[in-house]
Amino acid sequence: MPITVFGAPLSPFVRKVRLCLQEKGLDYGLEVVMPFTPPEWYLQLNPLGRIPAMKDQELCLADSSVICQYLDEAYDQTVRLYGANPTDRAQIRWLEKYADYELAPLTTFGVFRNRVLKPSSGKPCNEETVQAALNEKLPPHFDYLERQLGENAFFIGEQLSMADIAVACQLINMEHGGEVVDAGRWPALAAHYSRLKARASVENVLPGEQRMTAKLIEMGKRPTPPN
Ligand SMILES: N[C@@H](CCC(=O)N[C@@H](CS)C(=O)NCC(=O)O)C(=O)O
Repeated sequence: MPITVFGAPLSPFVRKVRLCLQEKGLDYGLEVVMPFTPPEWYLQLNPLGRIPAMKDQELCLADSSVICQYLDEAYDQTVRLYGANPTDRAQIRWLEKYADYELAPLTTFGVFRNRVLKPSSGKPCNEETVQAALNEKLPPHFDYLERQLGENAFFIGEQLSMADIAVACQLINMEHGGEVVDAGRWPALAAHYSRLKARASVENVLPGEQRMTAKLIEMGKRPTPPN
């Protein structure tokens, strides 16, 4: 039985798991579960109600990092995405955590949520929050990531890791929200993002996501019906 991922494609954390599976060449099915209003049965998989969750045979797991680390260890004959030694492994986990906990509040819950999700459900975009994220809060993070990359193609070691995937997943939500990394100011990070977007795994998920995002943006343009 193939692995099942539960969640919605526009979540960066669901995308992280899907890209991990695709880079590892593992077969999986996506069962759509929307966040914030998950069905009752989903709480059996993740009592917190957050997406993603994953089922592999009898095993149910929640949290994208926990899931990806499990996949890397359980399917160790496939390409490894958490490094080959303790130093690389620790640095990869650090950057993954950095993307999930420092970038996500700004790129996904700041830019994407305000520009795309809120208007689509009839709520106004808080452009002040978006501008503060773009102009004040994200630049120091981008400076840090630029330094971490240096001249390298990947954040850690000579090959793709979950650090690369996690950072790109956040930048994809930012781009869905209409913003990209300024290549003049952060050339290494912008080039890294372009490289990640050119991978088959990302090319496989992106068109569907772009269609969904365009639909949500259209929904957000509908006039709100009078009371
Ligand atoms: N650390 C978790 C974060 C998951 C998360 O926050 N997912 C969001 C969607 S992008 C969610 O389900 N939010 C609904 C909620 O917080 O109730 C992971 O990596 O899986």
